[in-house]
Amino acid sequence: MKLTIISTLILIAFSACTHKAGDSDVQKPNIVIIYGDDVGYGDVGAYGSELIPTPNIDKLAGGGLRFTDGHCTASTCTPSRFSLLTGVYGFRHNANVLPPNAPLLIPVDMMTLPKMLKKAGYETGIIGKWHLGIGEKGVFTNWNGDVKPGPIEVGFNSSFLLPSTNDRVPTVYLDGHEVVNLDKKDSLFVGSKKYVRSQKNVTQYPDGKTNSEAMTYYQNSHGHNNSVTNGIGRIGYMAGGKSALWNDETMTDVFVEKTKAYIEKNKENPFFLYYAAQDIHVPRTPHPRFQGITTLGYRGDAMVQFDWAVGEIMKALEENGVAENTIVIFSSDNGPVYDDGYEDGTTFPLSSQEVDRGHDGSGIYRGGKYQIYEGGTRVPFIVSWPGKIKPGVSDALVNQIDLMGSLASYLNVPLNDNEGVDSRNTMDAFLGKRDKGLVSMVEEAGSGRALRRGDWKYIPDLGRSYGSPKMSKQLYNLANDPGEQNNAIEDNPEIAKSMAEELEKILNG
Ligand code: NG6
Ligand code: CA
Repeated sequence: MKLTIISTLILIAFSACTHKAGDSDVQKPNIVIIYGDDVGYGDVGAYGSELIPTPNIDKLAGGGLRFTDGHCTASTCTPSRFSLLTGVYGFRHNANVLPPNAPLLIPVDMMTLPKMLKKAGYETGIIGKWHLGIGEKGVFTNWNGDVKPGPIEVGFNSSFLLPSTNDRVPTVYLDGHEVVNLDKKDSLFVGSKKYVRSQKNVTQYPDGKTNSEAMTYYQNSHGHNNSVTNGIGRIGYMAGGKSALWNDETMTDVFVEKTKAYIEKNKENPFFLYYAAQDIHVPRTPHPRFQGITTLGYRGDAMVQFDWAVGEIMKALEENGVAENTIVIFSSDNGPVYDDGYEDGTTFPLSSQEVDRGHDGSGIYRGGKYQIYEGGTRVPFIVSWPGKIKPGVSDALVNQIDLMGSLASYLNVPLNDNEGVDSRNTMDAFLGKRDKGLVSMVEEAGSGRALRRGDWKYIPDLGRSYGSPKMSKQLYNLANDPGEQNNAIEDNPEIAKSMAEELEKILNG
């Protein structure tokens, strides 16, 4: 009996010590964020997808906590990524989908998730899609020298990037500050058509508008007809850098190889890895070994490829002996979209086509990418930490924007009042210790913003948004109307009024 009391006391003392501020013994799990691109709630088996097999993500969900009401901040990429990495809503910094030659959006003096983790002693790395701009404001970035500022300047120790998106130039990888495999005799230029075309003695790529026959991989369905590289029309203009062009079909393999090397190299440190997949954003170009696996064309096949990558990352964590002490967070930057600019066999537009060949990428939720409805931001959200998080399902309302505040609090890294201003501490919800999450939060879609408060969703008057008609005020009770079909505003004017006021306060806060 006495022994048990003593050992219990020792245990309490020990666990207190492992969770204490600034203590060198503080337990620092590795943190891996696996971020999909345009992966919808219903694109994952564990979330109900029947036509896309995702055994590896399902296994992760089975061994961790699967959130049913987990969100990115916006229904497009740049603002969601901005919020994930800064803990600040995108609308506070005019974060909208960035063009190919955009300068760095995150101010270099701003607190970020990787900077915060560095303070806690973490090694920090990003592999994959960036889409938060690179270079100084007001000048064309020099892609032939040190390409910066970018992820390194905002807190990552190492970075291997798809700099913008896979449908935007430049179609080259960036390793740290350097373009990979660049031949200095064929310098790389990115910018306006005039600027790029005026460069002499460098490779000029076909213009999709006047050379549609050059688009041999896919024809464009809308946009995507500027520079054509690898038979695919892209957004934006580039010249030169021919030796540096990536191969679209091996991109996932390349990112996975880099990830394996990163984990192996950093297995002795606490590390943070932000793995930002290009899958399943357009142009969908799964490796030939994945082509034709699903009945949904390359969109479904790209999802199978992404699932394979998740399996490889999990394997690498195990093989390096760090799986037990690694928090893996799986999510996406916005909801699903089918035809997003290329003739890849998917349907268009999403606003009127919820289903593509029997598959609903947003599950029971309405809409998807670009939209203010739940399908825009309610995405797969899985948190796994073997031995620490009890496997299960959580209906807590959680948001990626809160990872920074939650992890800072868990690791006892103090944040100043002006840092991560929108990031709350919901760590207990992420760890499954609490089944309640946020009381309220904003959902963003382009210039539109809605408010979630519990099961209520309030959407103010919005201008016409991509593919959707101009909308007037709406209120939905998701508890009995998860598909946002019955506008309940007339019967609940008080709720709408108080939510409108709260939304205004946050927007102006
Ligand atoms: C849109 C593109 C779309 C995609 C999106 C950004 C056209 C017609 N559409 O402007 O294809 O690139 O921007 O996607 O060009 S995101 O996931 O990075 O936000
Ligand atoms: Ca996206």
